[in-house]
Amino acid sequence: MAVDILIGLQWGDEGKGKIVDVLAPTYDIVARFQGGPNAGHTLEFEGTKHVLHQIPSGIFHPHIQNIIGNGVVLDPIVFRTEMQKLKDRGVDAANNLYISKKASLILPSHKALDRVSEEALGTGKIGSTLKGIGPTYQDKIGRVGLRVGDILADDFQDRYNNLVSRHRQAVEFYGKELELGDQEQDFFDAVAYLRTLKLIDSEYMINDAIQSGKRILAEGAQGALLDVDFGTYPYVTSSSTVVAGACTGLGVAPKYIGEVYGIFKAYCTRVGSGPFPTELLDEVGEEIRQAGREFGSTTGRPRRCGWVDLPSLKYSIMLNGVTQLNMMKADVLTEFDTISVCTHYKLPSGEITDRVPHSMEAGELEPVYETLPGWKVDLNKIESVDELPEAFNNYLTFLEKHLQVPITIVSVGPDRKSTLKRE
Ligand code: 2SA
Ligand code: MG
Repeated sequence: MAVDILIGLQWGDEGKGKIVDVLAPTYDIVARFQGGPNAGHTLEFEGTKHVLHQIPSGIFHPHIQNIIGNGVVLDPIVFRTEMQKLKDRGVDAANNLYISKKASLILPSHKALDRVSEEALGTGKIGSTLKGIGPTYQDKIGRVGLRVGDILADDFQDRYNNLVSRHRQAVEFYGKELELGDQEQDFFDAVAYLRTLKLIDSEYMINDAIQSGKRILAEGAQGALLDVDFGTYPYVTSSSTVVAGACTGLGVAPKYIGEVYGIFKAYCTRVGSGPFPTELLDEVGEEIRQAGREFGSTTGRPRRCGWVDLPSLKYSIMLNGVTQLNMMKADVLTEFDTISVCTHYKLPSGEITDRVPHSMEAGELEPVYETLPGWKVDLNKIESVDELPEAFNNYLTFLEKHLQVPITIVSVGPDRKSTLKRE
């Protein structure tokens, strides 16, 4: 098997960037297959923190080829800034970065549309990152979007103008006017920069790599519960965040899929609107937010926090065929005397279930908890699995018993080094 996939099992921000960084040295290629600048993948090593949005997390390893796949929506302006930030830190990403000609382009007018559509929804807003994700995927599925390969065409400017005039009408539909200001110039400058990079038919690059026995890691963004089909619709992102999205987002046949790493936090967070059964609106939630520094890495928004939710984790594991679990941010729960775990939901009929119902809205289900003793030991100081406290090992065993998949990696701090392997 040649392509391993790494997926977030909750609502994003599980710590995928860190795990890609840890696993990367054993891979030849790291590829992004969906999402775009809405993602924020945080990596920490040698005392510095790096946040990546569109560039794959293998970029810090010069021997790894990084691919932005066809399923991604790419904002050239954000991309250029991201490349510059890497350069400022001594990483010349242009050498080992490849971009699919079939990736979709985010235009400034997509971002304007994202904003007016969110404003129009008022209190029912999705809580999008306002990066233009929804409108760009709408255009892709609506077969009117622009793709990276289009920037090589002589009539790119005309194609751009056509699409923007559609967007102008759409913005007017919301009773607003489309004002792009300097952004258009920025966009064309960034597009000119993009033209100088390695724009390729990435499906061939990946399949050639598979045939020659190279190892490929597909890096998911957001999480399974934000998937456009299986997430808490309509409070989802506009892409397929599950494993199947890696097949369409890269051009990989299912028979080549190998390991599926499911990343989850020792607790749970969500940013943006939508149902969150185990959300803690009290001081416990606030304590988790502060201890876990739970603020959006793209927008800075405070994340909603709560206990781990096993029915939804089981659902994500099922949809993705997860073969290994990685538990992140275990160190954040140090101060708690007891840890609660939602094992089932109680439905309005009184039925107790471990399946995710059609609606996860409050009132449609109530979490059923089991309480376990906390470990009260700073896990961040621990360097090997043999030193893990008994109460913490019991927590892991409890989760594994319910989830039926081994937890092979436990992360006890943001740094690359704070990673314990359990084989
Ligand atoms: P969008 O912008 O159309 O994809 O938003 C739709 C929903 O998807 C959620 N979403 C996310 N949730 C968690 N993390 C994400 N990435 C950033 C991060 C978010 C940030 O890593 O912290 O900085 O705020 C992400 N991207 C999209 C979003 O909140 C909406 O609920
Ligand atoms: Mg994130």
